[in-house]
Amino acid sequence: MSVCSTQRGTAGLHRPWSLIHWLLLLCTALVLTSPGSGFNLDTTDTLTKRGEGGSFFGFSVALHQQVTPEPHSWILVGAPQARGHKAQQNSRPGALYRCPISAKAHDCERVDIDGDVETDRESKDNQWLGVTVKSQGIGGKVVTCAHLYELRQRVREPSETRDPIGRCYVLSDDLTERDDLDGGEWKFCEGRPQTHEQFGFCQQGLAASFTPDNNFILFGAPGTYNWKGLLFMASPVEDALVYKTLEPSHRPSIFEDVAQNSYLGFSVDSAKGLLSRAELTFVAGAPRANHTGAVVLLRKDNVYRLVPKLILWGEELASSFGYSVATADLNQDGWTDLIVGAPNFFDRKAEIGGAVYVYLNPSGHWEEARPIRLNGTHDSMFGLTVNSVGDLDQDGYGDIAVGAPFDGDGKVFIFRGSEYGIDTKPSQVLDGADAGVKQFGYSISGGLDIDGNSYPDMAVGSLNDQVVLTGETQCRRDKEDGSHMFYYLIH
Ligand SMILES: *[C@@H]1O[C@H](CO)[C@@H](O)[C@H](O)[C@H]1NC(C)=O
Ligand SMILES: *[C@@H]1O[C@H](CO)[C@@H](O)[C@H](O)[C@H]1NC(C)=O
Ligand SMILES: [Ca+2]
Ligand SMILES: [Ca+2]
Repeated sequence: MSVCSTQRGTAGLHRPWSLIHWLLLLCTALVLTSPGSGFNLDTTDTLTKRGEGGSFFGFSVALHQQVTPEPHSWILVGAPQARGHKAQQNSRPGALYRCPISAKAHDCERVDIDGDVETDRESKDNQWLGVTVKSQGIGGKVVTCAHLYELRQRVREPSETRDPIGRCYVLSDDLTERDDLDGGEWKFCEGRPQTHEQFGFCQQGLAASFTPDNNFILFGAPGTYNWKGLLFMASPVEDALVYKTLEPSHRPSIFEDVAQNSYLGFSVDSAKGLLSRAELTFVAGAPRANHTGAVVLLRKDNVYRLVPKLILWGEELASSFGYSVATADLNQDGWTDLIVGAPNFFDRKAEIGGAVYVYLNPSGHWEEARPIRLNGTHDSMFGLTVNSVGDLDQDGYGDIAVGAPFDGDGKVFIFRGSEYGIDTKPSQVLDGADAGVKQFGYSISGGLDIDGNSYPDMAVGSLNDQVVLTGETQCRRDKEDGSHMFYYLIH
C-alpha cells in the first residue's frame, strides 16, 4: 500500500486524505459485575463532532483536564493541515482544537496560539502544528508541536535557505500561555549549525511526551544529523539545562548506536521500572535503524546527556519496528513492560500485515527478554499506534489499545494485561465500520478519567479516505461529513 510510507516525516505525512474523523470513547457505567470478565466498551451510544474538511482533524488526540480558573474536561485534537487565520489566512499552518465533552457536533474551538508569522525569518505554511498533542493530565501542562516549522535565511534571495527545525508550544492547563516557560519558544535547533548533517532538519516534535514524574518533556527530533535523530529533554517549569542524546561519534561506543537514517525519536515514551525499579528510563523508536527498526532505552546522566543503555532490534526488514512505543505494567509485577509497534511488518504467506511486540520485562534482565508478537491482518497497519490506556476493566492489570487503521474501515484492538502478561486474544475490537468512518484508530489517547466516574476514558482518532484529496471543491462539499465522536459505555 503506497500511502503507508514508513516515513511519518516530510513526504510520508502528506497523505491524500481530505477528511479526518475522530471518535471519543468514554467509559461511563456505574455498575460493574464479576471483575475480569464481560467488561466492554459500548459502541451503541454515539456522538458526532465535526472539524474542518481537509484539516486532518484527529491526526492526534489527547484527553485533558483543566483545573483553573474552573474545572473543565477537554479532548484536545490536532488538525495539522488546518487553514490559518489572521495573518496566515492563505496558508495551512495547522491548529490545535479543544472540544468539550458534550453531545454537540460543532463546538470544538481553535486554541489561540501561534497567530503571527514573521515572513522574513520563518515559514509556517505546512508546518503541521498539531502533529502531536500530549497532556500531563489533571491540571497539568499541554504540549503540541509543528515538526515542519521552518527558519528562513536570506529571504527572497537566490541563496535563500529554509530549515525545517520544528518547534513546540507548552501551555498551562487552561490552554493559555500563563507561566514563564509557556509559549512557542521550544525550539532547540534554533541557533545551531543548520545543514542537514547538523540541526537544519531536526523536525523537533514529531513525537513528544511528558515524563510520568511530570518533571520533564521529552522531544523527538528524528531529522537531526542526517536522519540519525536526536532526543531533547527539558523541564516545563524550570529554566534548567537541556538534556540531549549523544553527538555522532567516529569512535566506536560501548553501546551499539543507531546510524544515519535511523529516525531516532520518531516515537518517545518514558517510565520507571524498565531498566531498574526506581530510575526513569527513556524509550525512543528508531523505525529505520539498520533497515529493521530499533527501540533504544536510555538513561540520563549527571552531565545532561541521555545515554543509550539497550537497543532492541526489529526482526524483519522494513517492518518499521519502533514506529510507535508504549509502556505499561501488564502483569503487575512492578516491572514496566514495553509495547512496540511495527506497522509495516509483512508476511505474505501467513497473511500478516503489521505487528506489535510485547516485551514482558524480565526484572530488568533484558538480555532474557523474548517478545510476544501480536499479528495484524494483511495491509492493516496494525501497530501504527500503541497506547497504554490504563486499567480499562479494573482488574488490576494494565491494558493496551492497538490501532490498525487499514483493517477494513479501521479497528482498535483492546488487549488485557494479566497475571501471565498479556491475553493475546483481544478482549474487544472497535470497528470503524460500526461508526461509519474510515481509517479508524489512527490516534488513541487513554488512561485518564475525564468524566470523573473513576473509569479511564479513551479517545480514538480516525482518518477518512472515502474522498481522496483531489481539490478544494471536493473538500468543501464533504465538509459537512466532518468528524464523528462516539461514546462507549462499559457494560
Ligand atoms: C544489521 O543488519 C545486518 C543484516 O541485515 C546484520 O548482519 C547486523 O548484525 C545488523 N546490525 C546490528 C547492529 O544489529
Ligand atoms: C503471530 O504469528 C506468528 C507466526 O507468523 C506466530 O508464531 C505467533 O504465535 C502469532 N501470534 C499470536 C499472538 O498468535
Ligand atoms: Ca510487568
Ligand atoms: Ca485490565
